[in-house]
Amino acid sequence: MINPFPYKLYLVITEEACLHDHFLKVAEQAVKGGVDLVQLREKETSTTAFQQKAFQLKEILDRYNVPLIINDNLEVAKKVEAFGVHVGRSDLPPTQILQKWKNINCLGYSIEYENQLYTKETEAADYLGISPVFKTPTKTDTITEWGLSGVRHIRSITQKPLVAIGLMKVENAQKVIKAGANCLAVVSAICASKNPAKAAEQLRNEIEKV
Ligand code: TZP
Ligand code: MG
Repeated sequence: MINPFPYKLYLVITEEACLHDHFLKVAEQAVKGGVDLVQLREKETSTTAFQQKAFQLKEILDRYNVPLIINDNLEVAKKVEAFGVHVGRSDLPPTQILQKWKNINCLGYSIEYENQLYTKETEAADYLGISPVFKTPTKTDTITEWGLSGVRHIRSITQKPLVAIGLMKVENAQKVIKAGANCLAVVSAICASKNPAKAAEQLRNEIEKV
């Protein structure tokens, strides 16, 4: 259990989203630019390949003291001694994750529709992902586009740290933080950038202005 939640800029990285450089280089540049939490999210790879990528990524992140979160796969997360896992409605529920990984540091849970907010699964999470704040081509199988009003709404009913995801960029960063998010999570704003360090730095600067 992580308390308080100190992270402000969260890179969600997938190898194929990294358009201009190897994903490990993108991650390192992003951290240099101001990313303070990283999630490895690989949907199409085998567990073996996922695990290998996770080990490689963790080795880099450890040098910068930046924690690694693993998307969906508890087995990989435990094997690489990650900081935690992030799950959604189709994954192993947070209460079961806690049973299987007693000393987990950080458990993230995506909130995709209103009723999820009032469940024991949400209660079990260390932070909630507001998923998505804005509709994004990076993930199309989404349910609710929360918008800024959704961020305000979720903020008004929970004290949990809120991570905003979905088309987060320099232009909307301040507004989303002002609406009540603690942290912004990004894929393409950094992974698709020709200069991931600069992209991260610009986002971080916007967040810090609030
Ligand atoms: N979950 C909700 S939206 C999303 C995920 C993983 C993708 C966000 O990608 P981008 O490119 O930052 O909009
Ligand atoms: Mg998932």
